[in-house]
Amino acid sequence: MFRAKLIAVILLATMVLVACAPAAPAAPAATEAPAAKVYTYADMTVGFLQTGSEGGWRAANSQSFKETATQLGLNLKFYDSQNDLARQVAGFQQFIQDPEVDVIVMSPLEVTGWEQVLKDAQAAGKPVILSDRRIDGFEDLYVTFIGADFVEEGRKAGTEMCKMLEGSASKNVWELVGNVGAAPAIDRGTGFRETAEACGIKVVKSQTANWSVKEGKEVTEAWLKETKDVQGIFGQNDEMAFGAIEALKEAGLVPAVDVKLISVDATSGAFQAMLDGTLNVTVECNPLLAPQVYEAALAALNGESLPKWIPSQESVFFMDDPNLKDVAAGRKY
Ligand code: GYE
Repeated sequence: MFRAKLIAVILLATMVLVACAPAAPAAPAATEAPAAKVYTYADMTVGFLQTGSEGGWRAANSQSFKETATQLGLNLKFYDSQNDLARQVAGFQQFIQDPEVDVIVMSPLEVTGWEQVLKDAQAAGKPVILSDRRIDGFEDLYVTFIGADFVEEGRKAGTEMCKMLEGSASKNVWELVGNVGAAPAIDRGTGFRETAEACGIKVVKSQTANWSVKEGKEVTEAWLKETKDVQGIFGQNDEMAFGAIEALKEAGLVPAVDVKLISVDATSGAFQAMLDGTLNVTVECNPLLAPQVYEAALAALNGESLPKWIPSQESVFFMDDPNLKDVAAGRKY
């Protein structure tokens, strides 16, 4: 009996002690990672490495970046590389070091030379977006490329040149090329040959004219001194084609009649040349890329994943389009 009472007392005492014992300090709550900052345009700074200012397309492209930044209220640091690769790489390094810059956007002058700065940007936690022009490789070191299918632009130009030279006894074509090493210069040439050579066109002369009217004229003049046996000229951009038009006129040839002319970009100058009857076709390359680029920059900053390539939409325009005047009037660049 005594034993049972003793056990009961011990049990009771234990229960009292347990009830009264201060609660064990709650295990410290797992330190919740502070919620990731959600960026808005207002608190985003973009460092943009532009190629330079080599013509109508580039002017429209730069304006698109500056105007859209103002409209969205984001901070834009605009760097003019003056068409100098070393200067563009230096600007890239500057933006990596710049604590204000959140995202780096680049229109690469050439397809190679970017490995080290891309790795440095990644190490610095700064997303990189390619605008307008692609580079070779290193896809894991940039978020996305927003721009045209330059090979397809070249194919379109080749297809149209085939149509215009159909039935022509000889199909000798001269090509005015963009700056050496640039993606549009390489790819437009590839695409053009793919479709043009399929109809028997021979690209008998091809040389860089650095996207400029002046060099487009000089190169064409030099070729015309050698021979006038040319049936078509492919200007990889509008400006170089404008130079060729001047050279043909001064050589007594009728542009768009004696020699068919195709350019790429479809800037307002190209529409004027078509309305003047001196340019047959222009293949569009859309320079108004800023809205898509800034949208991608913000998404990247907020950790969203994006497709590696976001192609821009483009058309082809013709001198003999009956509605050309209205089409030209409706153009933004
Ligand atoms: O065609 C040319 C400019 O990168 C697509 O660069 C751009 C090209 C454009 O100089 O006019």
